[in-house]
Order: sequence, then structure tokens, then C-alpha cells
Amino acid sequence: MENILEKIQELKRERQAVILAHNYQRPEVQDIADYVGDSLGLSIQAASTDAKVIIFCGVHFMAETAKIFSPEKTVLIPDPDAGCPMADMITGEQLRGLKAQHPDAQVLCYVNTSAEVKAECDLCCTSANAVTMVQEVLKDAKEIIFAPDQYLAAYVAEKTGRTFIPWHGFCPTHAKILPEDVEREKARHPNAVVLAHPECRPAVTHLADIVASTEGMCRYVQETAATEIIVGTEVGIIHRMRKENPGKVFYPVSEQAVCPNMKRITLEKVLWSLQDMVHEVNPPLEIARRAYASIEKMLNYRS
Ligand code: CIZ
Ligand code: SF4
Repeated sequence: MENILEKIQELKRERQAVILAHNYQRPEVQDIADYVGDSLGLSIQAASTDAKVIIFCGVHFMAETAKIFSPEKTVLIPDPDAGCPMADMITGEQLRGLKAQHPDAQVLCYVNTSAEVKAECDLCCTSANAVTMVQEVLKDAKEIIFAPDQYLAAYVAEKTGRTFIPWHGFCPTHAKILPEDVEREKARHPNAVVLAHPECRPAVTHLADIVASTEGMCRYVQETAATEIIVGTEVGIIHRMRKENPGKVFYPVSEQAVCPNMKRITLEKVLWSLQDMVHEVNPPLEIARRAYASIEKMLNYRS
């Protein structure tokens, strides 16, 4: 163990690399990272460093976003098969088909999409700013296509009173969280506050005290007076919450909420990635340029 950690640090210096870990990464991967956070925050943070190489410990679309923000840096993902099933539920071609059916609609896409899909959108949003984007940037839009997450779309529709032309994507990990899980944990821990991610089913978010993005959750748990918290998102985030809040107790709402793609990234793969300079993520320049245009419009509305 000691050995692999030392090797990673040594190679990181040699390559002038920065290591980013998403909030859902394995504890030991989070612990070697320079920054831990959500996909947009990490991509923005990495762009502001003078590193030559970014090692993105997360899923493919996140590494693409990092490359879109840092075209001059080499972006590597330690496992090229770490994809996001939700992002893969819509392709550029499918979105072009939907746009052809609704030529007057504005197209809002969640960050959990490929660069190719972002390039087809008018506007991108995160789970932290989706409500604001609809209320402010799209307030005059007559029709809005919202892809790919049907549950995030349902949550934003409830909050804003707007309806969307939906796409039927979802996150298989968050879909595993059921209302009975929330009821069970609430009964076990009656004083705990319940957090849920908006990728959860509406039947789950309706039972939560707070619905928030991963960064919103991390901020909330630091600020709240509550000392017991039931966490309704991917279990990996609990490592960071425990580290940042040693006096508080965290319970996963469901042990089933594990993203197998996030867990594909291991310390060994981080080491090999640095050693062999693999696996590069580099969307075509024209796609990256158009994807950036849809991301850029949300940068003033980050949370
Ligand atoms: O963009 C991210 O990092 C995701 C997918 C989740 C979140 O709520 O931060
Ligand atoms: Fe995709 Fe869900 Fe995994 Fe996030 S937790 S990367 S949305 S499958």
C-alpha cells in the first residue's frame, strides 16, 4: 500500500499531473486526490492549475468535461470502461431526432451527457442549478426538451411549475433507492435529517427533508445543527462527509446505492494511468467547442 501511494505521488510530480476524484469514488481514491468534488467544480478547478495532465477519477463524460475546460492539458481516465449508463441513454443522433420533432423547443441537457449530446443542446445544467436555469435563463421558452434524466426533469417540473418534453433516461444507481428504504432508515433513526439527490425517484425525494446535488449535500451537512444524517445518494460520498464532519453520524439510505462504474477506478489503475499515460479522453475539437458553448451559459448559475 505504502509503495503504491509513494509511486503515485512520485509519478504525479514527474508528469506534472493533478488528480481529481468525484464524490462517489472509493475512499482510497478520494484520499490520494488533489481535489474531491462534483464534475463541474472539479473541471473548473483543474483548469485553473498549471498541471500538464489531469487524471480524472470518475466516469467518461466527466473526463470529457475536464478536457472541454482544459483543451491544452492531457486528460486521462484510469479505466476507459467507466461510463455512465444514464449518459449513454441518449446519443447525439437520438437527440437530433427529438429536436426535429420539436423544432421550436429549447434544449436543456444535464451535465450527465456525452460531449456529443452537449454539442446538440442550447444549454447545459447541473443538479445544483437546474431549477434556476429553467426559472431564469429559459423563462421565456415556449417549449423545453429536458434530457436525459426523467427524475431530475420531474423534480424541476415540480419546483418550477413548467412541463418538459422529457427523455426517459435515469440513473440505475439512484433508481435502486426505494421509498421503503427511506421509511426504514427514518424509523431506525428518528432524529436524523434525510437528504436525497434529485436523480432519485419522486417517491423518494418527496420523503426527503433536503433535495440537493452532491456539493449541495456536502455544504448542508457542514452547516446544519443536525448530528445524524441519512444520505440518499451514492454511498461513496459518505467517506468525504465523515472526514469533513467527525462529530456527525451518517447512514446510507440504501447499501444498494453503489455505482459500479465509479468503483471501476482503483489505486492500481490510477498508477498505471500515470505510468503509461493512458487512457486519453479527447473529444473532437468541433464537438468540444460546441459543448463548451452550452456549458458556458450556466457558469454564472453554479449553485
Ligand atoms: O455532476 C456531478 O458531479 C454529478 C453527477 C452529481 C452531483 O450532484 O454532483
Ligand atoms: Fe451515472 Fe448514476 Fe453512476 Fe452517476 S451514479 S455516474 S448518474 S450511473
